[in-house]
Amino acid sequence: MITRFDHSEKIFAEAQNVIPGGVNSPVRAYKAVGGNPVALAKGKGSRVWDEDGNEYIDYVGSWGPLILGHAPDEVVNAVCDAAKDGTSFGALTRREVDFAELLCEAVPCLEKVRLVNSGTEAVMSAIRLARAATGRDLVVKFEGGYHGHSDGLLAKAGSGLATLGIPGSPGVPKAFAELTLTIPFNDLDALKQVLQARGAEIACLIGEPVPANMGVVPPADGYWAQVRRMLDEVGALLILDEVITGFRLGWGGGSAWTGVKPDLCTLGKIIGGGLPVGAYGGRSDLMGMIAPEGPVYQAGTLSGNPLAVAAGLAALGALKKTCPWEELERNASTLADGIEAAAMSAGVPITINRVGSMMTVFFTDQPVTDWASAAKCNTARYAAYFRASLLSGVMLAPSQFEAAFVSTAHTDADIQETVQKAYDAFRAVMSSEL
Ligand code: HOZ
Repeated sequence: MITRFDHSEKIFAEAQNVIPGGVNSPVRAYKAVGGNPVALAKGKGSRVWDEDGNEYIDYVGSWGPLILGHAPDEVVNAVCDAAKDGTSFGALTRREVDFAELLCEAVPCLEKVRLVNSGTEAVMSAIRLARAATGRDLVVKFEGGYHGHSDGLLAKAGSGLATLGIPGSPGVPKAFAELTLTIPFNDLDALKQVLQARGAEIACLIGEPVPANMGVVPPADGYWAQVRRMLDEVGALLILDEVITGFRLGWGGGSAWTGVKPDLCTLGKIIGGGLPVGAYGGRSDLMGMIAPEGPVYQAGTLSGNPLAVAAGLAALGALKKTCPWEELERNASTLADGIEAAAMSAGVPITINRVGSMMTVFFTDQPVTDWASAAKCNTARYAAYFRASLLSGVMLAPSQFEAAFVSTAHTDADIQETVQKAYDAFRAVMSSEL
């Protein structure tokens, strides 16, 4: 039972004096859902606690990385052990090679991989490489697709930009923005048109196998196979952004899930076991162009950081050993069914999009297949649902256009408790409109 937020309020007030908006990433400020953010103090398993001691069942999971839940023993122990040997070297280490080997073994498209520090960095670097390899400048992305905050990729982006209604960002030179073409997801005609018009100038298309930054939006059957074929016809590369889907949809990630092999892929979140990591990789002829093997420059002092790599090795080791994806599928499907029943009983129209252990409850009775349909959702209802859930002890993403993540730490009891609370949350949505 949630009691008070005094400490959270005080921390947020202080934060606003020294951090823009009081947060280090925009969606965390709760602007889209109202109220002030809860300051978290601790997490273990499926639960987090705020600075006032309130307990929540957590479905944010640090926005995707925590597939094993909070502070799993194997990851915590690996980080502590690694820290005793030194926290950073900026030099070749045994662990990073083991980690790269594990990534290449797991993800079918990875022949070679380079470690970086975030998903944003991974995507930036992959795009530089695609441009160098093709000698072309244009990049195609999806409306509502989010690939980090690098200049060229903020056009019609999802995640925080969608949440806050920002169509692009000041500070991005017009010349950069013009190099990005946006098309609707799941629309092969739109892709055909753009390829017909500018195919010879297009270096690559980048997309998430299952977009999860406009909320979760599954691809239509056979969509990615067609995209792959059409890109091949014009000599453009395919980059699959697996920052969220990597190891979330199975050992081989989203590319294995789609059955389509990209030229390059980007990873982050889960592969760092909750520490800051990114990676990009793919065809070895392309990766051979990266310095020092080739001329395409990309570097980083903390790349392959021993703590992050130790956490990643422990997390991926646990996933490899336990293969939890069927169990995650079962639990997430029980949760989605329960939420659907709760919404129906309160008379709230929703559409749940779920792929494996990631899902979004969209407040609409229409299918959500792209950004245009996601944007039609009733965000005021999502906000009311979010607030009622929070007060009942269920932590959701403070935005309609993000995903809820089920982890291996969520028990049957957690799922049942969440469903029970959803009945009250949907009733609260309706009464907020009376
Ligand atoms: N934009 C990321 C979620 N899709 C990160 C949000 C955050 O960490 O606040």
